Amino acid sequence: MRGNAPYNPGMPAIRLFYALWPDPSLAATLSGWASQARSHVQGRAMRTETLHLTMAFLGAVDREIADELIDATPYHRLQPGTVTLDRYGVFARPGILWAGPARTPDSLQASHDGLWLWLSAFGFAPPAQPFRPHVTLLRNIERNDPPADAPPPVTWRYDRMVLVASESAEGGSRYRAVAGSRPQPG
Ligand code: 2AM
Repeated sequence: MRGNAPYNPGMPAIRLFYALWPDPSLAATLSGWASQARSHVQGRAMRTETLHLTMAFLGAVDREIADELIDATPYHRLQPGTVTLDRYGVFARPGILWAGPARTPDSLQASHDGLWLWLSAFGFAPPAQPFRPHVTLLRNIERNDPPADAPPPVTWRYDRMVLVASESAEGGSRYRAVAGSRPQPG
């Protein structure tokens, strides 16, 4: 199984992940969540246009496989659904503060599992850890207790997923959408 794909010196690898991308209005709301939390835990806010919810992190993928994924992704059908972000949380070790659902909706879990099943045809194995849907808002936080009170819950209606290339850039990562899935018809 490929998991995180092996390094192949003949073919430059590309760092890829699948994510739900909020529309600008939801991204602006989440940016407000970041500002509110920052007064409590400090840290560095993610730029509004980079906010997302990762569905599958693939790591460094050989260019040949990346091209296969880019070609195939428009044929992957995502079942549209909703997820309500209603709480802050912290991943202490990487020092991240995030927004997420108190409980993972079954439909989102099923889409995550379905995506990994689809990815298995390309040789990828799902991660051992359970799916923890979250939108990273702040990095390098200075306190590990998230604010107890989150802003009013926000319901995210999603119907597509993007395949994103993550490239190192000055001041962090730069994200580039390289393909998008189609919504599953009604
Ligand atoms: P994070 O925001 O919790 O760090 C691009 O880096 C995206 O992939 C981010 O959403 C990041 O999650 C996620 N990511 C990075 N490394 C990962 C890993 N080893 N496992 C799962 N997701 C990862």
